[in-house]
Amino acid sequence: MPKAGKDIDYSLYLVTGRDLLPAGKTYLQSLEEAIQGGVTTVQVREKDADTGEFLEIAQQTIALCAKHNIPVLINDRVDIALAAKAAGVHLGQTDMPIAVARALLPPHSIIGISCTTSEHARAAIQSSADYVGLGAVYDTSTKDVSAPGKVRGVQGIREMLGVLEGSGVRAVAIGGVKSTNLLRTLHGCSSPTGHALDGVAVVSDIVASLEPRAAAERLSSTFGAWHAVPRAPSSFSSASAGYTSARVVEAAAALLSTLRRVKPLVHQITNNVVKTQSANVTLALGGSPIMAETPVEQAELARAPGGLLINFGTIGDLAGMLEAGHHANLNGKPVVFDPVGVGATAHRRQVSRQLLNTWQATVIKGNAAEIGTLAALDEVKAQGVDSVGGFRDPAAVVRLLARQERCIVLLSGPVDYVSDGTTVLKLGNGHELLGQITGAGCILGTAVAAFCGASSMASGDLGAGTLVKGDMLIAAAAGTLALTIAAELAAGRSEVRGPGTFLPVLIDELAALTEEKILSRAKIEVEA
Ligand code: 3NM
Ligand code: MG
Repeated sequence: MPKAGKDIDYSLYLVTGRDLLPAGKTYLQSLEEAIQGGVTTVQVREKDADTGEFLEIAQQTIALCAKHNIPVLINDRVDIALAAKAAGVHLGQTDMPIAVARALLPPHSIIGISCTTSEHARAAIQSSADYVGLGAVYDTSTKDVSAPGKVRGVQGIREMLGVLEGSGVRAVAIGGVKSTNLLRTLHGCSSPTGHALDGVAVVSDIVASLEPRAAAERLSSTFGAWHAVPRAPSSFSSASAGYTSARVVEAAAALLSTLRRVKPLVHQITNNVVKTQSANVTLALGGSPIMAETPVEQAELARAPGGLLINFGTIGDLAGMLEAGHHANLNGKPVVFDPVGVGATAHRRQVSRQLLNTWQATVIKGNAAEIGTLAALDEVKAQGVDSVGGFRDPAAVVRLLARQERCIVLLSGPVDYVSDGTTVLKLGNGHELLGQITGAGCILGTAVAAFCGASSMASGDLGAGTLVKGDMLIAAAAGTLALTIAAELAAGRSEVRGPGTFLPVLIDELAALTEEKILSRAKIEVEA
């Protein structure tokens, strides 16, 4: 018998969809193969069947699932659940109230409910739901999610999951979840403290497949691998190692030599103002630049090891940005996101949300205005693309956004702050001439992408369940130190008489940078 109550395994929750079966697959064949592939719970969802047909399907499903000890839940229909002796029901917001269903169903029945908002999640706790279905994560053609606000993105799921934390109510995410976005979905949906989904609910990625067993295996093994990796509020760093300023500087300096040895491909989708200088900075550091924006070439490019920079200073190629980040995630490549001027227009805010809901950024880099906008802080009002002032407590802000977006955050300014959500590094190098050339922030993003790419390439094979390999806190710090120390050295050269002569000499100094220069000049403080 399936286990009762909250003990069921939600990890790979199959929702049926007979209308999606490919030609040549029967419902029960497909279901059995999916179970063999690792499905742990089944929900029978029949939106068009008459009662008699629904009951028959439910009974056949339960008979098959009982052989494999898999619990079966019924969508919407408490009467069908009762008649077929299902393990429970899955209700929508406009279906029978949970308390009424609970009174009708046998004790220990499982009751789940679909939630689209944090209010729904709070109500689900109040009404003692056993679990919730949080969705839609992504757009999907399996169900009509076209109403505004229906697609919540990983950011919306994360918000609801935060509400559920500590309640004991279990959670699965639904809507467009596939093996190709599962790792990114699990990572991105986790709450700022690392509270994670209990599972994912899937229709088409399994049901529409000619090989449902293989499809379920892909999902199941990815879920298992992700869960096996220790999770903490800190992401993409080795926080457990314990950072000291000496260790960070040594590791950052060593990464410069690594970069020159492994020569990462630094793929950049960046704005028109800075393309040439970004490519030159990449070369000077020892990387190999490519500025490819067309959507169709992203899958192929993402297979070459290195790093990806997405800088949306001029958003002319959104489709390419979406594709590039998605494929970088699939291939374990670090993604550096530079949301240039994100506070300046509603369009930029909407696009940054869309990008961050599509792929997982490894590092988000911005000035005070940009970071403030992403962290939804009123403290800094964005005005155009120039940074305006700073924060009262910059360390708290970078830590907050790093936890929120579950990545490394780099806040550039007179002092640069880098955080993984736990540790904050304060980097004090730089020169005011950097503020007098255009695109200094953009080439900082380039430098960080180069070091992130180098770090991931030098860190061996990507483990299953891991989005990115390497210590990206160190890589972000290394990119920052390289650029700011080269700027100090360039500014001190006699031929530099202003911003015009500064830029080419800065590129010279990046090319001439050594581990020793980083070790001797780095100004860094660590706040654990
Ligand atoms: N409920 P697929 S989305 C049944 O948002 C269902 O509540 C959703 O199908 C919700 O895995 C959805 O093929 C369809 O995208 C999920
Ligand atoms: Mg319903």
